[in-house]
Amino acid sequence: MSNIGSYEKRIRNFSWDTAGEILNWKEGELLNIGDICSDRICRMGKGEKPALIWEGFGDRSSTYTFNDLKAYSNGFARFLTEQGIEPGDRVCIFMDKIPSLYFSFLGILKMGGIAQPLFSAFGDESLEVRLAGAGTKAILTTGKHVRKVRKIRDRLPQLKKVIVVEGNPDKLKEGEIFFDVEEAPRIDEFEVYRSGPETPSVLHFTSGTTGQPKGALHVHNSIWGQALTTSWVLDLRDDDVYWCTADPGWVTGTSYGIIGPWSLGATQCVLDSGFTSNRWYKFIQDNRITVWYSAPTAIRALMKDGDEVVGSYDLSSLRHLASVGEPLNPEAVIWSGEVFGGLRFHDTFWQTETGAMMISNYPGMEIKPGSMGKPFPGIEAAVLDLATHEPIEEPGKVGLIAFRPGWPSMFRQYWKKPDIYRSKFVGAAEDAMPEDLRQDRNLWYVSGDRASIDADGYFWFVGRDDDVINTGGHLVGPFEIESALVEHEAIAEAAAVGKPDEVNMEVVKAFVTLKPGYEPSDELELDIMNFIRKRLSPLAMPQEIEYRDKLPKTRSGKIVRRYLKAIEWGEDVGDLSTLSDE
Ligand code: 6R9
Repeated sequence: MSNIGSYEKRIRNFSWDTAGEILNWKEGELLNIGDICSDRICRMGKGEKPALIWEGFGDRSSTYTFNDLKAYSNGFARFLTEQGIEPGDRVCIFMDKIPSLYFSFLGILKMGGIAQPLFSAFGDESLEVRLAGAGTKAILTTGKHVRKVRKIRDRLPQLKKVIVVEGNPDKLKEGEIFFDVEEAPRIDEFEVYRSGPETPSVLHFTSGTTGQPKGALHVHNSIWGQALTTSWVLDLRDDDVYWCTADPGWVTGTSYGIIGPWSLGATQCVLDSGFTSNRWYKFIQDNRITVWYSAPTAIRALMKDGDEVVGSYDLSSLRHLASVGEPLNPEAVIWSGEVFGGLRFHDTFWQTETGAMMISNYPGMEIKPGSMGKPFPGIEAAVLDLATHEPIEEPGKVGLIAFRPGWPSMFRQYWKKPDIYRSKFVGAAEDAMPEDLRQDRNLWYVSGDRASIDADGYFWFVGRDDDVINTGGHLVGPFEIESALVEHEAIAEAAAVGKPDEVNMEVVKAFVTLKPGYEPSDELELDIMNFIRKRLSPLAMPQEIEYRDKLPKTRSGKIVRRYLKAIEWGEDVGDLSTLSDE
């Protein structure tokens, strides 16, 4: 029997209080994610249970118990407090998936700070935009990545502390501090910050169509949603060994790679080394992994490498598979059933903003390959008519995915951008404040994705309603890429769109016009690609650059990405009457 049991029954009797029961949390108790995920598990007598089984490049590996998790997160909490970091301060975590990433995440929450994890492959410009945007006070990084911080530090007056947690202390520059938590004295007791449900916890930056990325702010109460979905969708139990392949630089890596599983006291594995099929299968085999949460791009890459590779490993420990981040194609669902002993990937749909799974396939419920499944109990979901924004009753008709506000893990604001937050809610009053919007059951939060609902209530993803590029499950904002492109000396104007890709679903393609005196060449193309890779990230790097004499524009001079994208996807380019003839 699965944790969820009957989906229909859960819907009928739903209350978020069930999350409190699962967490064994009593009214009036401290509500702090850092405490719930480590100290509380120890208080329950599970201190000696492995919390983190970690493997890195080469043969590096280590195992940490919940007692270790408690002590090392305390270590970070104490250290940050001593450094003058105060509750509410944003503390960035900028490192690979090393153990200190996990310890510091909980440590920041324990001292009342707001954890701001950023993907370690980000270049200095991606980093700068997000640190400046959040007014980040401290950054935790490693010898490997500190160079990028050095490049931008002068331009970030609010960034008071640069703390290096791994590497060679002799190589630090002036104004940088070294702190290796495993070498420092073990801190078994730390007085955890008395946070409440609405105390800010995590700030994740996410990309939109226009403007720079926005910080989606979450609160400690999010754990309600993360714990319950981890139990009912991922079906995690006490004896499971769980692997979430996501990097905590993205929301899946924190909601389901830290908070969800550890709130339930589960053992989880982390693999900090590049992707190869052999390495991944070996990791599952060696650690006897039972529950695996991954992404379509990875599944397609495994599929491409063939069934023979799968057959050379003992993967019999697996019992439940789930996926998130991009459309999971039916072939991948069917393939997984064939090669993993009848186990099919269960698609789940959610966003940085929703904080937890919203639409999913549940253990025991029939999977329709290609469908994202049904709304989580307690979540009211609909698709809204593209023009009227009224819920669509007709099965199969495409509209905007929308949710009634008020679920626990919902983002509470876009950092310092109340207008953009408001714009995500249909029916919001012009002067509505974020705290009114997030619990007004007369409104709809609109996700920015399109889908249809079939006669059985299953949701079918259609595509995004905007120009955001989803490459390998990672969102990249076209505006951010275009802004960086026009900083290149040769480029006059630029447009970035997603183009279809067999494995990554989409990759970035750039259309550019050159400044006088520059000629298109392979060399220039390579130079532009590297320019973006270094400044932004390998994800944002265009895989193709097309030189144009001019870019399509509206009469008011705005570049029309929609037109370029339609051409890439072989779609109807639509109404061109608003384009300029210039
Ligand atoms: C958790 C996460 C959110 C966007 C979302 C949508 C796409 C996520 C999906 C999916 C199709 C699924 N997306 N899950 N598309 N099927 N099962 O990925 O958060 O990085 O904010 O991305 O990803 O477009 O709006 P985030």
